[in-house]
Amino acid sequence: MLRPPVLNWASLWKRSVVLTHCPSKSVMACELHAKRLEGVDKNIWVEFTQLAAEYKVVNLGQGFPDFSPPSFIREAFCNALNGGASMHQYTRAFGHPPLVKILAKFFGRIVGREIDPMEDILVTVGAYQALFCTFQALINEGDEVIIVEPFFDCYQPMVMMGRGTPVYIPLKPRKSTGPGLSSADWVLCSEELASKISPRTKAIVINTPNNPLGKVFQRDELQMIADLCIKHDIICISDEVYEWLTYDGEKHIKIASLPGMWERTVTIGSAGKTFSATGWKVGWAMGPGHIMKHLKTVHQNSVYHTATAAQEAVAMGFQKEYDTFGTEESYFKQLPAMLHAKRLRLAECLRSVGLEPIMPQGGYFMITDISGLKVDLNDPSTKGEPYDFRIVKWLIKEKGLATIPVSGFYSQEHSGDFQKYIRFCFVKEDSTLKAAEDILKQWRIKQIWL
Ligand code: IK2
Repeated sequence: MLRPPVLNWASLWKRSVVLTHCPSKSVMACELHAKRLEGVDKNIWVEFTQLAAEYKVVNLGQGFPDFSPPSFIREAFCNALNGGASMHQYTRAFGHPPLVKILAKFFGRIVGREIDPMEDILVTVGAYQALFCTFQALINEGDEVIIVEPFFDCYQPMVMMGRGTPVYIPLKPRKSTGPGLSSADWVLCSEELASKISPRTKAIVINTPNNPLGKVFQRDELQMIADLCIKHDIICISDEVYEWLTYDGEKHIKIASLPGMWERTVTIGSAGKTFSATGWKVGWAMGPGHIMKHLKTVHQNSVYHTATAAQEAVAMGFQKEYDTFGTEESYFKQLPAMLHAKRLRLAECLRSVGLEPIMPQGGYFMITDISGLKVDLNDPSTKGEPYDFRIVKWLIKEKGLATIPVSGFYSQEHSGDFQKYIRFCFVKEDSTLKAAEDILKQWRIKQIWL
């Protein structure tokens, strides 16, 4: 039986707020949630992380390394923890001073301009919170935000919570079958992008290198987007959390470094992805002060700042990378070299069992077409779900292997076209990749592919 809430001050206040808006005058009869939460309650990471933990699987699902961060950054964290009382207390709200200073120096060299550490940078609780601050700060009710698909799933609910309208444009494969498929084959149609722009368009969101596809946007593609942003006075939100992870000679280019773009771009970064320490949750947003001041307003009224010692350690890490930039000692060189080998290994394994991966130019992930799999999907608990969701759940429950369904990175209007792909994360120990190979090969031996 439902009991009325205990009438302490908090519940009395909540009750009075609810009853003001509720003609039936009953808390129980009313929805307590804010309207902005409608349609954003599902989260692919919550769902699949829980499932993977429940079934104790070989985990090529969520994008985190299962190996330790490099020793220099771990030592930096230990030194920070032992570095005196101030490391355990609050620091500057918008970023620990040593961190914003080195980020400004480091990225100033890359974008080829002076970056003001106090005005142009906001340190956040992971890139996730940088994205949240960006959308909350810039999107008004009725604003349209163009999102390039496939997209990191949180962009959509974050735009919706800002009462904005997401407008989607999918990258389309130039060819969809045959050997040698690459993320470079997935392209944005400039005419289609231009057609999505309306007087209400406030921003375009891009992610390069892209999660889940691994596409690294080329200079001409970025220039095309930049030209439209400038022509129509639109902000660009560029999620670059995998910026150091490019393969086969591909180069990551910051759209903010193109002429006329610094003034209108918010660039998002992640120390978690940069130093293989995703649990530290240190990220940042970077851009011109006149935009950043609004993100800071959201930040100061929500989390205020992220952990001081973690920021100090990331500052030390960036100082070391600044000093070794471009040399073999740089982790930003070592990490992609290590991941390149893992990426080839996973691609080889998928091919050996008859799957055709789309070779990523960058990032943590590889997607593959699974329409050739012959699986008897008779799990009633997944009935009615998209095909890739059902396959991934079946793989977890029946084969002990976790991956991620790709249609979760698409809007409802386009997800139907992309249910034939699943995503593998290859940023894993070789032993984990070997365990995944064993599962796939064993399955192949039993000849259950079509
Ligand atoms: N932006 C992108 C493109 C990301 O991929 C992530 C982290 N994603 O990891 C989950 C997965 O895809 O398996 C973020 C932002 C968030 O980064 P952070 O961990 O710094 O908050």
